[in-house]
Amino acid sequence: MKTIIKNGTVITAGDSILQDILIEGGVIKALGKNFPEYGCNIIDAKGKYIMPGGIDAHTHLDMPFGGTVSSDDFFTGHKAAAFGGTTCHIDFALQSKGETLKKGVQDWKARAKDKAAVDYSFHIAVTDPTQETIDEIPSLKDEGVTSLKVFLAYKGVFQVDDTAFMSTMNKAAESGMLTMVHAENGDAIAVKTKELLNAGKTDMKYHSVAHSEAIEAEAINRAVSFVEITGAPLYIVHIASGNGIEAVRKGRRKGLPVMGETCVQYLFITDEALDQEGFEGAKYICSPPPKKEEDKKAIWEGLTDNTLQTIATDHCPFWFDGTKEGRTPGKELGKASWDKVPNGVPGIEDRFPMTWHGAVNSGKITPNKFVELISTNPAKIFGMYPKKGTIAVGSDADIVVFDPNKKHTISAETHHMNVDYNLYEGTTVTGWPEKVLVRGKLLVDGEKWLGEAGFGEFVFRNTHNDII
Ligand code: DUC
Ligand code: ZN
Ligand code: ZN
Repeated sequence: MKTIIKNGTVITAGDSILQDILIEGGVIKALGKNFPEYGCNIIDAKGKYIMPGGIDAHTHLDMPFGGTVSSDDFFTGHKAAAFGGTTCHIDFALQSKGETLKKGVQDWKARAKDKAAVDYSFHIAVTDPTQETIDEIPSLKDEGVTSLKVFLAYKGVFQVDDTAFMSTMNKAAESGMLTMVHAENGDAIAVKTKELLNAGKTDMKYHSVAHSEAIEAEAINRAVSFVEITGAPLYIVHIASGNGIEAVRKGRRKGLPVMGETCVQYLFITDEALDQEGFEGAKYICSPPPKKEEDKKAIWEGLTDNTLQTIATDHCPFWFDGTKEGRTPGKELGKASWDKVPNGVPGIEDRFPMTWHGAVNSGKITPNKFVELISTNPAKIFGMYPKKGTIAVGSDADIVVFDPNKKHTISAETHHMNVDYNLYEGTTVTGWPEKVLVRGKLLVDGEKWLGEAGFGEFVFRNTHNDII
């Protein structure tokens, strides 16, 4: 069956053109005008913007973490993603201690396979960096996995030392793979945590003190130096600190192959959200936590001057009240103290419309730059372009028909994420994904869900070579 999307303005990272799209066999067959319509599904997109589906390069669905498991699985998370205009994401498979990286990837593929409703891929998190693990890195390309993550935080759980960080970077670079890093200094966090708890400081706001700007910026500066030392490319995830962004900027100005991601929550939320009466602040506990107004300003600058290349979510939702029937334990695990709150926030459904609202409607970035940050750059950096991340002949027909005038008030009452709160509760955005297609199949039509578990496909990724 062929589909024609007509009369809309097609917005890519490069252009905005009033043209029609012919879709056949799940891919874009032609772009132009006056396609014969006989026997085709017609979507009339007059007055609408047609954009490539969002790609969220950083999510944690169904992830065991913080003594529980994130509350969205690969079906609920995918349904929510689609309603929010995201048609593909890259999640993190975790290596278990004593196991191979390949086993981690295969375990996560099994978690996703029958539930997936949109397309997905995996990075692998290296948590047990023995020599065998390092030697195994190049073979992951056979699994379609071309990016690895190391954590400089979560001491005693995921954290790796500088030797392992450098060995991973070197080995990955040898075979055209990309290392990603969670850059916060885990030793400093451990020392600060002990000090705070010894002083009886258990309120939610102390999470921000234990994960301070300096602790994040130190690790980012170190990471950028490691790029200089090794020459290996590096992608720094979820950057929230102004001094961290400055380090990336300086590195890029020297020509180093370092890239930076921020997340939607850091564009709108500051540490004040953690400093609220009672337990409310737990909703915003994630690592790194949102920082000060000046850091938020620095992030916006980093997006506009190309210091940062992508906006992801780090979507890792936990129930605010996980004691209710049918729920997994959630934020309430940390009622007695901030250090027991599972780290993570929801966002996979909100990223596309919130960023449009905050960035494009305010005039901070153009619609084309929006597409670049939300879809095209993640596809390029992670070896999925031009199959994903653009609207071009031969690309997958992953498409958002976006109504730039539709107003929508974000709320946990109406969102599709499997979590009982929304970071942006009550925010009315202008501009909303009206129809969402993945490989030509209409998954979302207004408020109607037409998707199904098992439709989503694993994306076997190429190695990247672009340093954006
Ligand atoms: N940070 C979070 O807040 N949650 C998941 C993992 C991470 O690094
Ligand atoms: Zn992280
Ligand atoms: Zn993460």
